[in-house]
Amino acid sequence: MKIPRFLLAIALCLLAANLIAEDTGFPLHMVSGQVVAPIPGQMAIAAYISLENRSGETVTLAGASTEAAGHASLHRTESVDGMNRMQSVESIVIEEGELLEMKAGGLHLMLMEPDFQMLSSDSIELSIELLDGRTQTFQLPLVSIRDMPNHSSH
Ligand SMILES: [Cu+2]
Repeated sequence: MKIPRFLLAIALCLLAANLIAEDTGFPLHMVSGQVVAPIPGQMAIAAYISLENRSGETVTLAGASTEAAGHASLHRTESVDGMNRMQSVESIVIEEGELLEMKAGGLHLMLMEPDFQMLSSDSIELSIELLDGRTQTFQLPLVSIRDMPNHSSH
């Protein structure tokens, strides 16, 4: 069978595009990730993503963004005098070989002004941004708050 040349050219282009999409050069690998689905009226929801650094370099996480919320930022919950308080975190350094684990009661992503329409689907896209400007988009499934380990929204 003879394949027309232009079809072959298209096929090669698609193949090349796929290869590029798989090797983005992004130094962090997502081990797990989830977003806590909002309940009606909720103004902020938490997302948790665990990222492993196997890149051979030190990586600095600087933020996140998603179309499913008006604003996304890094947060940390800390216990001060027996009270849980959240603080926004500018950046987090992840050393080579280190696994950064976000979890309720600790480091998390805070999504303000959630888009209830987008957050009623099974998953959302969330982009992680590094200090050097590199970004990578991850697909995060939505989970019910009842499925979170300690029922905390943060
Ligand atoms: Cu928070």
